[in-house]
Amino acid sequence: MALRFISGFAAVAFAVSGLAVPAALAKPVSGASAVKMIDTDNVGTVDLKEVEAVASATFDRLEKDSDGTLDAKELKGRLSKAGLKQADPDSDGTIDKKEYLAAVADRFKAADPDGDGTLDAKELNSKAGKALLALIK
Ligand SMILES: [Ca+2]
Ligand SMILES: [Ca+2]
Ligand SMILES: [Ca+2]
Repeated sequence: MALRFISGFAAVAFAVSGLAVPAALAKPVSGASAVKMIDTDNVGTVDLKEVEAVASATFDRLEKDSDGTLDAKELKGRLSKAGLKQADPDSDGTIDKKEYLAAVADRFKAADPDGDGTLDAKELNSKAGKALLALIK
């Protein structure tokens, strides 16, 4: 009886921890795993070209209605209201690919305080690095 109770309790505990897994996955990627994902030439850092390749794929994936631009709905929170305004110099309320890549390049620059043109895991873990990752994920 006691054993059955304990195994029942374990099953509940497992189910609860199982529920916690998706939340953990939803957390922003760490700098190190982001480097692994983006760093196609495997040098341990990411350069703007690699980031732009990922960003370009993200843009195409998000651009559901094929009108050539991302609106707030398609961006799904990747840009805040203020961020969208900043990334939208022609103020048409949407982000075309050129505007999107310019915003990505801006964030890349902000995340690269040592200005060596590459981002390492530590730089990607910074606030600016995370802002970049949030935009291209
Ligand atoms: Ca669109
Ligand atoms: Ca625009
Ligand atoms: Ca750097």
